[in-house]
Amino acid sequence: MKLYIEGSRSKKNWFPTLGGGLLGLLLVVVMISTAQPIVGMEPEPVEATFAAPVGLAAPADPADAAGSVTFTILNTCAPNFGGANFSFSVAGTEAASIGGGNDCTCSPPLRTVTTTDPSVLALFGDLCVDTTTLAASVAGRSYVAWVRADVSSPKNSQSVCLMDHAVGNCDEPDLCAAGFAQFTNVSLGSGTTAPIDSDGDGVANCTDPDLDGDGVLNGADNCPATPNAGQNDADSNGIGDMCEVALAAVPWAG
Ligand SMILES: [Ca+2]
Ligand SMILES: [Ca+2]
Ligand SMILES: [Ca+2]
Ligand SMILES: [Ca+2]
Repeated sequence: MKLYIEGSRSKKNWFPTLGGGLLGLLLVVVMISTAQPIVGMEPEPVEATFAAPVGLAAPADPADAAGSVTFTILNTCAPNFGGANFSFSVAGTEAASIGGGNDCTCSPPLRTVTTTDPSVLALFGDLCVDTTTLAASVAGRSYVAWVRADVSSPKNSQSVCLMDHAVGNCDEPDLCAAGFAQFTNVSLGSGTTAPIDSDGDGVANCTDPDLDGDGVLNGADNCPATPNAGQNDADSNGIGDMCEVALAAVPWAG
């Protein structure tokens, strides 16, 4: 609309006479009347219908970008109640869905759905610093024990427990042992990704110069992920005793 008006002003300069002015005015009227149908689609309201930009910057380190997100649900007896469909969202955006199963057993298979849709993955931003809310809901009815989301990236894979009926950790594979309840057409729960901070000092692992908070910086620490301020290394092989103990505990390591 504004563009037409400005255009008409420039047109007026081309008609210095009264006749030219009237012709210019007629031209304006014609252009405005021509523009009328478009006025109904004014740019402002059209733009307002689009979702606001997420506002997340691309990860500083590509290894902190989400490569996939997998939703896992432990449920059963869905079709027996008329069918059920589980929907999962990332930052309020529909990301994936999966149907329920008719197992009616304590040991149904874990049902999973994975998405690598770039537009969904972008919603996670930089897993090193950003937080993103994920949610799950069920349409229909089913018994559900828990729902989990696993966000994968080379450096910052995160597991988010969206709902666990028995206040567990969304990892008990036996439905009866996990505890369950009946859910119908309802939000199951939500959770938020959070930068991993192993030592809880408020500095995410990806930028923490001392991952285990033992006072010895990562590059010099003979056990970078295990607090061992003393740096004891009995056999002087460069691996701290604390880490040697961990290795010895691995069966195939002897
Ligand atoms: Ca830390
Ligand atoms: Ca350290
Ligand atoms: Ca250490
Ligand atoms: Ca050693």
